[in-house]
Amino acid sequence: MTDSSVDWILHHYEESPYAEKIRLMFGHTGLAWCSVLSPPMPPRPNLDPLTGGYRRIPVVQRGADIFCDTALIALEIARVTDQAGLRPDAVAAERLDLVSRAQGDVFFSIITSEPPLKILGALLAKFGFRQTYRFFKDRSGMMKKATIQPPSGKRARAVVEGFFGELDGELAATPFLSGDQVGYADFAAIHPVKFKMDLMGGALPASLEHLHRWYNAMLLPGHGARTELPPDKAFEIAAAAEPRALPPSESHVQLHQQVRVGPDDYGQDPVLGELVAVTPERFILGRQTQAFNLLHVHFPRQGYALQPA
Ligand SMILES: N[C@@H](CCC(=O)N[C@@H](CS)C(=O)NCC(=O)O)C(=O)O
Repeated sequence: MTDSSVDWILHHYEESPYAEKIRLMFGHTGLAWCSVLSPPMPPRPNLDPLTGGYRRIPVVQRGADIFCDTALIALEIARVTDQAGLRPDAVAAERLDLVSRAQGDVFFSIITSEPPLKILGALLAKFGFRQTYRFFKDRSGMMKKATIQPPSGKRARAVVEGFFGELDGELAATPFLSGDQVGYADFAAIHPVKFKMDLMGGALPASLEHLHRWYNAMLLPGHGARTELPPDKAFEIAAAAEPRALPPSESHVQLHQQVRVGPDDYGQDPVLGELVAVTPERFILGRQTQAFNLLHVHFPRQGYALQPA
């Protein structure tokens, strides 16, 4: 990479809560970034050629290196900004369960806890009729194939209310979930809370004053310096760049073989490529493409399955 103004390209859509986790991380760290907007559901012709078919959002592109999943994107931000607290493995043992629920049951329950007609109204207002219909079809198809079964109805409401109350209790004793400084646990927990506010409007319960204080502090820096980039420009940048040097690899039975890597829970669509490096935290696939030459696609190991092609 030579042009630092396009060093960080976030492929996302505005309504994506997981993308919000990264947008806020950009705001807190002061990293300037470029935004390439994707449709809220596949097909994503502006992104699929880069990832090779990973279907989830967000994705970060740095030249010809493509980073899938917010855990891995956070690792990259932590490394470049020298803020170790942003690494997923910096989360304190007593916060691991909360972080994992925030990004699992709580995230899904934000939607499934609301009456379906209310959700329909919110989506229609944002997307219009055609897009809302396609969106429902897409997401129900995705969840049919998922290996997880999120709670719904009353159970989902209890999950959300319990989570908000738990956050308030924890934040009574500390400015941030990660201590005096904001850290990975805070970004993992804020995005479902903000998702609820964005989707349904309204305010946090007034009685949860510590949650209020933290929520405002988390949102205060905003998203930082964001510049819109047309998808074609992101393609040009990938084509002009070479992937960065690979890290030393562990030995792995599939190393230098064609493999498929994809999420093991939902949106499992795998990406095909040569396994070029395996580290304790990531798989890196080399994808030789006509449009961009060689791309390196990075995946976290946790939550992702690797299979021989
Ligand atoms: N573990 C993933 C989860 C990402 C995720 O679930 N993103 C949602 C959007 S917020 C998604 O991709 N939904 C399906 C889609 O947009 O096609 C991460 O941390 O990046």
